[in-house]
Amino acid sequence: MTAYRPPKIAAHDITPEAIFMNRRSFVGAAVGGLLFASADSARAAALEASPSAFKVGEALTPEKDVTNYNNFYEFGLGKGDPAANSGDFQPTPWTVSVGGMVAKPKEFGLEDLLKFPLEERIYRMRCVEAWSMVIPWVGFPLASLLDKVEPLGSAKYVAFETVVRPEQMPGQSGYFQPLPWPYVEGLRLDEARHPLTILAVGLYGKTLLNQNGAPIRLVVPWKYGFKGIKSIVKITLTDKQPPSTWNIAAPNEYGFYANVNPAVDHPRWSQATENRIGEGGFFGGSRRDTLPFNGYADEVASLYAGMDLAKNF
Ligand SMILES: Nc1nc2c(c(=O)[nH]1)N[C@H]1C(S)=C(S)[C@@H](COP(=O)(O)O)O[C@H]1N2
Ligand SMILES: [Mo]
Repeated sequence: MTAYRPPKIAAHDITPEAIFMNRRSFVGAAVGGLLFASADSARAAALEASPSAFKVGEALTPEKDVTNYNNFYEFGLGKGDPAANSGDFQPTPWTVSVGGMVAKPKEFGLEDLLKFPLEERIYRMRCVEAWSMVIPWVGFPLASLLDKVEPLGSAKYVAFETVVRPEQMPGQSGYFQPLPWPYVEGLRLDEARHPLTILAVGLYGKTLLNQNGAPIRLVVPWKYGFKGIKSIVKITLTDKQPPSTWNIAAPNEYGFYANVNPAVDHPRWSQATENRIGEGGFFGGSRRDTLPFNGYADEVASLYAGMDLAKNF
């Protein structure tokens, strides 16, 4: 991955969480032809009542950073490229086919997916490049979707695929192709079923913008950001460990598990600390210690009991 390039953001650009929580209205307005059912009060009450791991008590990263400082190589390698180059991408209509080792394979239209009760989740996001954000997602547990297709007892993993559309994704059509397409990712079935794992359809109370993985992307907050595959069209239950794009590209640098771990450095940089985007400071961010499992150890460490985390990185 490319070297870290800090954005220029002043401290006054930070949106305090309190302001966001007060002014947020889950717009029922069409954005890119998409609709959220607008049930603000119900969603706010659910967040209030939800476990603390679902609502990190740290300042939110300003919306303009979350939507303008991105990794989405299908639209280019620079952090500003996805926002600049994704205007022609059509996130509707959309279908996600879910199959493989399941009793009831099904094609879900986006309309079907938006019928899952949507929840807000305020999660830390830690990129393997050593920058981080705090993002208020809107989505639903991946487990809810898996329940609908009834995974067979033989299924052990879940594989994901991003759409391939060179005509709408400039990063897929140039002479230089940085990655093999489609972008693919995978989780163990127990990781996929974990309550923290969600499919996101929005952030900051709004429909997901193209640069963030419209219309639907994965969010696994205790893993490095590259596991959060965007613009998903296919989900397959399998008994074999699925391929992962960055693991294929550089297996010594990016593991299948990719659990955030300050004790295991990337071969080319330290993972002990991270730059929180949008917090001002000399480099446009503030340096803080990276937490094991990105701060979600209480929730997920037991998934890896007995595993050598340095080997299974
Ligand atoms: N299809 C696809 N998904 C992807 C990527 C990508 O290049 N292509 N980049 C990943 C990386 S490295 C990160 S850090 C996150 C960034 O998500 P964000 O831009 O919404 O913050 O998306 C991940 N999902
Ligand atoms: Mo990343």
